[in-house]
Amino acid sequence: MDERAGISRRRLLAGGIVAAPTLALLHETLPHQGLHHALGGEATSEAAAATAAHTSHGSTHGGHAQFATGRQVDHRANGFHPTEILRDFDRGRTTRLASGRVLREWELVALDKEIEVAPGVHYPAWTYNGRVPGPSLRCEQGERLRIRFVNASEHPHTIHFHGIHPAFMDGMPGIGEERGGGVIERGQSFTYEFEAEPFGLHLYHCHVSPLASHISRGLYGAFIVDPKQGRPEADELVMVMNGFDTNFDGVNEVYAVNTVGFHHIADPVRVKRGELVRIFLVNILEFDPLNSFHVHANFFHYFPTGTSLEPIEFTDTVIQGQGQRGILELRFPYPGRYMFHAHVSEFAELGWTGFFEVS
Ligand SMILES: [Cu+2]
Repeated sequence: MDERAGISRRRLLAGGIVAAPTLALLHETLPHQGLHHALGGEATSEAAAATAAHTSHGSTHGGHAQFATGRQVDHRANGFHPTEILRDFDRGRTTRLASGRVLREWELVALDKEIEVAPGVHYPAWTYNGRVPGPSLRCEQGERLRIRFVNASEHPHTIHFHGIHPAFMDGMPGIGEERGGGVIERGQSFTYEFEAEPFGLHLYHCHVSPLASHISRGLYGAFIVDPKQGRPEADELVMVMNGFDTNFDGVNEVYAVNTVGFHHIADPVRVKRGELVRIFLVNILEFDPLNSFHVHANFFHYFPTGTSLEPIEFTDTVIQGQGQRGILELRFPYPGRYMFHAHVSEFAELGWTGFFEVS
């Protein structure tokens, strides 16, 4: 058994390298009662107490709490920061076509890159533009979109966009090769071009087989098409629910929103009391059929796929299958710290847990 295989999901759940420091951190940031409630079980609570016994309390420097191991994710080495990804929308570069219509252009480069997905847990990712998730591409309904894709990875890839477009622009192996599309081999490039339709929250990802491997390596991102009339002013956040199979056994060891497990425990998502918050929620998790989002002590309106301006549900929990996405809108009426997490408890304990800090 190699060392990587030793980083197993079971060991992590039992309080291994990822869970233990985080549980200790939770113990620092929450009253014990809150911790118990948050983690919901005697076993985890005891594990946390045991770990916390070996931890010095109050060790917060520059707004970043220290993990028990003394480690935290090196965001600079990763080249991206999950907190910045929340509000980082890539609107590309726009020009006017002769018809007067907007042409919006981006360049996406596939790059192989090792990233740290939880403190001390490294993963050989495949990325668009060096980050996971890739850039959150944002445009307006009816625009002409042009995306130049350069494959600088060691493997063949594509970009498959969700939305409405001609077959040869679909980023599908075997379709459009005669026009330079289909699979884009290493060192090659291709330009996807289509209309921004329909408005809503979509996604893009690689579509080369084995599909689960190409997607789970990190080749995905949010693709937002705004309606012509816009949406009400809001504090907008992108949350891409993902996971990492760090020992390649077909089971995820780390779960997160925007890649880094447990990140928003130490660095809560800061929002303002009473202000409209809009969350673009995408589930790109592989190997698990369902994921979910639950927020404590607050309710949100839910717009599935964001393709209607009328919500269908007022709830505190939503379930998404693989590739599903939706828009959440809520206002926090009270200040304080509110947990959000996958209501699949096992995912929550393996990283998919965070806090909103309402001020
Ligand atoms: Cu690929």
